Amino acid sequence: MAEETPNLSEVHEFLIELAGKAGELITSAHPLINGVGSKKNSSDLVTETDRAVEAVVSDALRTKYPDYEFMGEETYHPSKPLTEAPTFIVDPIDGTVNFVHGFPSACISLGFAVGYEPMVGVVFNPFTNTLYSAIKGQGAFMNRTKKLPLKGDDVEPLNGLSSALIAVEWGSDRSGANWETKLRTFESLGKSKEQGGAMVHSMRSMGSAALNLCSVASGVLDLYWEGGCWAWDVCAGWIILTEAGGIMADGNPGNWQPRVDSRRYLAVRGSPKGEGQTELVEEFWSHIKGTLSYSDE
Ligand code: LIP
Repeated sequence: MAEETPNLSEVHEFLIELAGKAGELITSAHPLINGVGSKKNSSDLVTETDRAVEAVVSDALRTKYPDYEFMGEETYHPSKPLTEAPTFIVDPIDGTVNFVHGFPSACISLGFAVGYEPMVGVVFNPFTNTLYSAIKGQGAFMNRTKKLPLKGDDVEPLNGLSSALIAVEWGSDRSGANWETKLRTFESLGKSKEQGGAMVHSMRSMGSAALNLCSVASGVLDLYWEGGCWAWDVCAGWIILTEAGGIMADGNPGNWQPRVDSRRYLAVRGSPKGEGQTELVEEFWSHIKGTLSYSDE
C-alpha cells in the first residue's frame, strides 16, 4: 500500500501523456485480420500492438509510481485480482476487433482506482483524436476543455427506454447461459410494446466498453448494458461517466453499487437533477431475461 495520498492531478497529467504516446503506437501499426492471435476463441483477439502498448505503459507507470499496483489486460492473471491498493487499471487497446478491422472505434483506456473506486480516467481514441478524461470531484471533459455532458445544462430529461438510444455488446462468449440471456434481453429491448418489449429507439454496438461509457457520459447515448468485460474495459470510463452526472448500476437486477471488477454493468447518462435515472435502470432490469454470471478467469 502506498504511504502517501495519490496526487490525482499529477496522475491525470501523466496518463494523458502516456495516452498520446500509446496513440502513436496504435495508429502506426498495421494489424492483419488473418495474422492476429486469439485468446479463448476466434472473436477474442489480441495483437502484438496490444502487448507492446501494455509493456510501454506498464514500464512507465511502474517507474514513476513504484508504490502503486498495475493491472493490465494482457498481463492479468486470476491469481492476482484487484485489491484496495491504489491501482492503475489499463486496457492497451479497448476495441481490439475494431482495431484489427480498421473500424475507427478503438482506444487506450487508462484508469486509476483506490479502494476499488475509480478516481482518474483517461480514454483516448487515436483514430479520431478524441480524448475523454476525469478526476474524481472535478468533472469530466472531452479534449480537455469541453465539459461533459456535451449539452451541459440543456441535457434533456430521461424519458424511459422507448425514447432511448442504447449500447449493448455481443462480447466474445457465443454460447451458454450468458449468451442466451443477452439474446433474449436484446429481443425484449427491441420488440414492440404490443409484444411486451421496450421498443428502444435503437441499439448500438461500438465494440469498445470504454468508448461506450464515454458516449453515455457525453449524452449521445442514454444507456449502456454490458456483461463479460473486465475492470480494465470500464475503470477509466466509469469515472468519466459519473463525473458527467451519470450513474453505474449492476448489469443484473437489484444492485445499485457494483464493483469495478464485477464484470456486469449498466450505465445511465446524466439528466437534470438525476431525474429518470433510477426509473430507467429499473425499467431496463425488468427486461433482462436471465442472469449474467462471470468468474474472474
Ligand atoms: C472488448 C470490450 C467490448 C466487450 C468485449 C471486450 P477488448 O474489449 O470493450 O465492449 O464487449 O467483451 O472485452 O478485448 O477489445 O479490449
